[in-house]
Amino acid sequence: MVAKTLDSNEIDALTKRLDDAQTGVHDTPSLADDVEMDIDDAYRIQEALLARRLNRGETLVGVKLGFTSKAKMAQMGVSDVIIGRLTDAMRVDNGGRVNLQRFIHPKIEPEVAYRLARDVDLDDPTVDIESCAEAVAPAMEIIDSRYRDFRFTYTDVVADNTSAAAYVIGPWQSMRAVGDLAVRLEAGGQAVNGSTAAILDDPVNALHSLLEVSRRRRIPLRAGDVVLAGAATAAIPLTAGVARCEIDGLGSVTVEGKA
Ligand code: OOG
Ligand code: MG
Repeated sequence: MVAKTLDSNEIDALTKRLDDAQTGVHDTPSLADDVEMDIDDAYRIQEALLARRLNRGETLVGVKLGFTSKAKMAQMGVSDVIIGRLTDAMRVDNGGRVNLQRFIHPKIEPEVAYRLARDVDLDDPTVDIESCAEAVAPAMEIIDSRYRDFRFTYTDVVADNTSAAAYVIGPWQSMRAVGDLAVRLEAGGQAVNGSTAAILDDPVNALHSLLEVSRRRRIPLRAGDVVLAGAATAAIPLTAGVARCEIDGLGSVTVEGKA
C-alpha cells in the first residue's frame, strides 16, 4: 500500500475545523473518524494551527511535551512523547484568574517548566541541551482537547496542538536537579499526589526528548522559550475555584478558575 499524505486543501479544512472548535468553544469528533492521516500530516496541521494564531497577533513563547508519564499514557491509551506549541495567549500569571468560558472541558495537571537561556542549534549534533536551560519552576498546564469526550488517537492529539489551552508558571529558580520531588495538585475538591520522577524518570530527560523531536520536526528552540516538561500525574477537571500545585523544594503555583 502506498502511503498517502493529505493534500493542502485537506490540511486547511482539518486545521479550520480544530481552530473553529477552539475559538468557538465547541468540541469536534476525532479527525481519525473521517480521514486517514499519518504523524507528518498531524504535525503539518499543528503548524497550520500555529500559523493561524500568529496571524491573529499571538506570539510563540515555547513548547510543551505530552505523554511523558506512564499515568498519562495509561489515562489516554497512547504511547510516545508528543510536542505542542505555546503562545502568549495561553499564559496566565501565577495566582491569576482564568475564565472557564474560554474552555470546552478543561483539565489541569502538574508540570515542571524549564526556560531556555539561548537558541538551540538543531543542526549541531554536539549541542548540550541541558546547558541551554537556565531556570526551572513548578507549573500547571490546562489541557482542553478539542475532541469530544477527550477521545482521540495519537495523530489526532498532535494535530490538536497536544490539547494545549493555558499554562501558569510558579517562581523560577536557577537550574538544579529536580529528579524525584513530591508533587501535589489540588483542584475542585480533588487532589492527586505524585513525583517528578513520573516525568520520564527525571524531568531533565524531557529536554533530551524535546531536542530529538525538535530536530525531526524542525521545531525551533529559542532563547527565552518556556518548556513544559509534561504532566507528573493524571489530569483532573478544572472547575471554579483555586487550583494549586506544590512541588517539594520548588514551591507552589496557583490559578483561579472563574465561572
Ligand atoms: C494530551 C496532552 C498531554 C501531558 O503533559 O502529558 C500533556 C492530553 O492528555 O489531552 O499535556
Ligand atoms: Mg501537559
